[in-house]
Amino acid sequence: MLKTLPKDFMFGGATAAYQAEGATKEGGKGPVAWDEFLKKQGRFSPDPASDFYHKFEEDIKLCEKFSIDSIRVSIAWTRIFPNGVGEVNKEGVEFYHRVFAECAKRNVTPFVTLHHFDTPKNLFDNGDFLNRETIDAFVKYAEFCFNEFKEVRYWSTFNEIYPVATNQYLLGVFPPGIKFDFTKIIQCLHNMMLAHAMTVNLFKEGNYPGEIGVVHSLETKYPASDSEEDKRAAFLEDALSIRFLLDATYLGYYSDETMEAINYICKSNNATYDFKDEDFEIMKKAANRNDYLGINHYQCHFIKAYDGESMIHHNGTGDKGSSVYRVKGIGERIYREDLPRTDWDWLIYPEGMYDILMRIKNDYPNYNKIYITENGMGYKDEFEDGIIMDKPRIDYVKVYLEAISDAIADGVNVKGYFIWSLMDLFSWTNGYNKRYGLFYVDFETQKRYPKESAYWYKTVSETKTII
Ligand code: BGP
Repeated sequence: MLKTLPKDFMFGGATAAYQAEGATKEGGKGPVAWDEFLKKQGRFSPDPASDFYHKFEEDIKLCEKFSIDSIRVSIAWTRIFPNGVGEVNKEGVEFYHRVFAECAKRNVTPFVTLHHFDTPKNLFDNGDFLNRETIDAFVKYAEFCFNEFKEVRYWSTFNEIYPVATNQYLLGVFPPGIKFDFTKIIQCLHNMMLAHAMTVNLFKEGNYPGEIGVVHSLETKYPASDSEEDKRAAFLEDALSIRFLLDATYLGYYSDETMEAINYICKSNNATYDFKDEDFEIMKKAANRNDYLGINHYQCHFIKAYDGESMIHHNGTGDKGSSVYRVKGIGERIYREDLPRTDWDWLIYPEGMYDILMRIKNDYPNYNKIYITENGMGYKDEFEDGIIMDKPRIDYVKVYLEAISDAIADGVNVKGYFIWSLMDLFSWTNGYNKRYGLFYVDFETQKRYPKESAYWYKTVSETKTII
């Protein structure tokens, strides 16, 4: 029998400002670290990306046409405050009002993220979230948005705190390109969770209308074997990437088990951290105030014990089999040759989605409700005279939606799903050959073409039946 989803289940498409808008030097926008980082790398440019800055009306109209009832967008902080703080850029403010007005006109609900990897350059250069001044600047920016964009009902503070910390300070594939620095990783995780908590408290104490949550990347970890060593390795990787953030979000402190793992990882990597007592007072206050949790989930990892030096190769090209991930004090990610994976070595294993959902229900019962804010398949789509048959993407989304349907049947309160991505976008470390969209973008002409998956998604959204 075909699996179904609840009648009020939302079907959305996800985007992010820097990956969709282009126009990085237009409309009074201030700089972000990525501008310079990408220029130096010389691999690809963030302009014009999908030119959402000029084409948002067309994209939102496509949502309506294809029964996509919600869209995830992020506000580019530097369109509002070009320097991160201080003077407001009216043109940027107007741009987002126009985007939200178009959403209202087309009956598409916007889910708005305040920070999707794009801290203003000057704050970034002063340490990004390692510097507590950035926390204060972020909260002020959030407050401005809450007061200004009264038409928004769904707010997320951050997109993917764990990938921010690790891509910036472990893999070094995001600016500032630092590798294996666990002091920075752990402090960044903590400080961003503190900024989240401060923002949630402000939102609730200010009685703003609507809902607020955070979007976490939660990639389920499994031991590579039943050995005690592999189980320990999986536990350590889980503690850093999942438990640490969920404890911060829903307990407002880190449990003893979580801290045992963090201390072990720190010891192995000569790292230290600085958590202040008053941080936990703020975090505890926020812990029961999250209206929802956004989960980004694409893949899971099987972890084997590893006690050598750290060694990572990030597959940012789609050369299948090129990923290497071995981290001192944690473990090694292995391929399971019996499981399918994408050209970027992302394991397709929908049980990972089911398991993470059940775990949240069991371990953090105050989660309220969940939206899957990102899931989808990076694929080298083939374009033939305007026809894009992306069957592998349909197969991927189908099994993940089925896992969500199973979790709902088993009592998890999941209210919606956003495919990553609405249209093809710019990918931070992969550029333009890793496509995710329901709509193909010819980046030369900026013309949109619905893929086979867009038609399939439309039927699923309308019938709530996973065909
Ligand atoms: C998430 C990010 C997105 C998006 C997506 C796909 O981590 O929130 O911004 O990029 O992953 O990742 P990638 O583009 O690296 O394939």
